[in-house]
Amino acid sequence: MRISIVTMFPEFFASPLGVGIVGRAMEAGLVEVDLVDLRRHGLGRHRQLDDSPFGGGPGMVMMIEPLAAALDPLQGTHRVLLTPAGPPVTQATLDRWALVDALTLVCGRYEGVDQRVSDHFVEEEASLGDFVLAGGEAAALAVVEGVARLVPGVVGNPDSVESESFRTGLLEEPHYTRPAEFRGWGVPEVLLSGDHAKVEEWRLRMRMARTRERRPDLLDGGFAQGGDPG
Ligand code: JCQ
Repeated sequence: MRISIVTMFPEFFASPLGVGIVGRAMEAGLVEVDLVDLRRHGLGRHRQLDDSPFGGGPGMVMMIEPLAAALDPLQGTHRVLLTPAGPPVTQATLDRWALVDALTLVCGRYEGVDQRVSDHFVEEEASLGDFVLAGGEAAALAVVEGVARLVPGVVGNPDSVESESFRTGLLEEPHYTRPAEFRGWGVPEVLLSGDHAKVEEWRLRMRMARTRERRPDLLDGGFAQGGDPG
């Protein structure tokens, strides 16, 4: 899979792409990341990328020309603009993106991006959550990692991808490992009992209790809960 990232800050990605699961996936040739430096397409002697908004108001807007120049050669890839104004990314969204041969992530900055970029140069917008970052770079990195681990061969044991929280529709139960007691803090007795059926029953009860308490929206089961309209 090839992932192109359109960004004003290609240096942002150097060290995170070199380590962990993503680093290994890239070394193995399973994932290729291509950093597209927006500045190369900036206008004029100052390589300008942004301008003040029509209609007035604070802040700056990313101009269409540099983004069009960066995105024209990426036609035919699945292009995503990362913005807090987009529909939420869920595990289902990452499942869908992991199936494409070529994914493009566009990192927005400033107050926003000229609407015509969204209208004519990307297939969809997407948000990582209801918060505002300085730019889409950290969001793009999160998407690269979330998608890379779904590419066949990247994660050693595919069962770990199958069993994880957002596929069962429940949050994960608490986990424990040695020592069985630390500073007087023990672990739930059932986990030491050797009774596998009881352990599984306990895990399911904990997943349901946690989900009810922390993420009741996941249990409502209605539209937009873990869904992905794309
Ligand atoms: C992404 N959740 C938050 C900030 C404008 C395209 O316009 C903008 C992009 C950003 C950066 O992305 C985020 C974000 N998912 O803040 C403002």
